Amino acid sequence: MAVEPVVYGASERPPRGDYSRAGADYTCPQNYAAYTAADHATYHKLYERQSALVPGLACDEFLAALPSLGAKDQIPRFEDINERLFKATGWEVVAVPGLIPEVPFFTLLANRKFPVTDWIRTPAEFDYIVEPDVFHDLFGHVPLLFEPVFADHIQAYGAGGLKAHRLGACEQLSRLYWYTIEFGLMRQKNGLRAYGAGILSSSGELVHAVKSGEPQRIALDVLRAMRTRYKIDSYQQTYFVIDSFQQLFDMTTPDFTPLYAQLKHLSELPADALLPEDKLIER
Ligand code: HBI
Ligand code: FE
Repeated sequence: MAVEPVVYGASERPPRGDYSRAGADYTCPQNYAAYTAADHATYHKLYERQSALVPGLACDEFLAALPSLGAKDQIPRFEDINERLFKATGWEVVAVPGLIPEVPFFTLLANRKFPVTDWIRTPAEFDYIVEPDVFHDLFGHVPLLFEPVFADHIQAYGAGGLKAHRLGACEQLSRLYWYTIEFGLMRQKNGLRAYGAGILSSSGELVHAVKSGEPQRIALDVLRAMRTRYKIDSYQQTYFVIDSFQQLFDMTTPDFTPLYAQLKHLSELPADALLPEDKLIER
């Protein structure tokens, strides 16, 4: 069944994947034979560069789980990762042709299936790609699915997303997603560390988010994050900080329906806003 792909954010460009391969749930088999030697080389180069950068910048849980991705010198087979992942937290990685609509996306997460785009960027896009490719999803998102509390948070996020869709609150929830799962920071015993996939999979933003004096860093407040607009094609001007995955899980377990009602009476905030009640976190 041909499915209508979603266009992510404001980009008018049609997504790149071949959606005719996808089923009704938007998943497809990982097209392993389609990978060229150049694709495997791109993955290997991205993995080498990023894995050399993460010590001292990525959170401890990410560093502990990264080896579970397996292959470094070629694009891993998703079923190999799933051997280990399913035993660890009951999650599995499923291939998708690229970005998929919100309801299928949330439905997969709610069923502990993480959608991973199965194509990889071209060498020309080595340093930056707008849409998530297999490196962003595998290196950025999958290691923390081996961490039980975070894995439960992602499933709860999926279930919450289906509710937000029914309430017309997906834009607000996607801001929380953006400022935590994609670009979140955590205060750990040795200092600030990244846990957001968009930071962990980016060579430039990983150092910027954790070390730069430019951005502001604010203790995570769910309502504040849901009010705050974000940019999809530049470094973040604001990062939100948690103290642990348990704290993130506890902050996002309650029903968000009252928050969505409150948000109707609160103005949206630009990405660089700073409010008097914001708790600034120093590097
Ligand atoms: N689709 N494959 C894929 N991966 C994502 O991260 C993704 C998506 N569709 C929608 C989406 N993310 C965001 O809009 C979420 O906030 C729902
Ligand atoms: Fe992502």
